[in-house]
Amino acid sequence: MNETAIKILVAGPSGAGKTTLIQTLSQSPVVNTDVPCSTANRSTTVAMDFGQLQLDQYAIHLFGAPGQERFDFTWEILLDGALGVLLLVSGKDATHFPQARRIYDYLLSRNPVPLVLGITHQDHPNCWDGKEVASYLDLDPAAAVPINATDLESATELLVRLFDCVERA
Ligand SMILES: Nc1nc2c(ncn2[C@@H]2O[C@H](COP(=O)(O)OP(=O)(O)O)[C@@H](O)[C@H]2O)c(=O)[nH]1
Ligand SMILES: [Mg+2]
Repeated sequence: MNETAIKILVAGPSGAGKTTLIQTLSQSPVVNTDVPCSTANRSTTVAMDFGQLQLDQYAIHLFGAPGQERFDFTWEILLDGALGVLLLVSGKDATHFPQARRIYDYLLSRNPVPLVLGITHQDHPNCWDGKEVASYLDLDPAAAVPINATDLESATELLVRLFDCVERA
């Protein structure tokens, strides 16, 4: 069987759920480079995550970008050759929305690839919904998908929405 490799970039602020989404979707062990971060009492990604899954004849390679702006030079490198972007932002913390918008501007100004916005933590009470976050970020509400990054069905829905976008592009 002929196999086509597809690269997808998973971007978003720290805590958005990038590592979680890649772990949820991956069918093989995830390469993870999270290390303890001195500015927060938890780990954060300082290099990247890598995971992969097989969907029909497609070998999908997921690259997770570091969330912090000081690593923005890696975003452009990771974006190179990507079919599209899954931009994640936590819907439970509006203070992360401006950083999501900055990442969006940075990426699409360099390479205008299809992008869908995954609003994570939808299983959390008092979460902003897709339309609200899209409106805040000034993005098309049709490209915003409320998800739970820990749930395979929900994470897959986001991926499928990206493929819909790619087909229409
Ligand atoms: N309940 C729930 N927890 C999530 C979701 N997305 C991420 N998390 C949790 O939020 C924390 C940060 O997620 P992580 O994947 O490390 O974020 P990253 O910095 O973007 O890689 C972890 O404890 C995850 O388990 C979600 O959609 N629902
Ligand atoms: Mg991470």
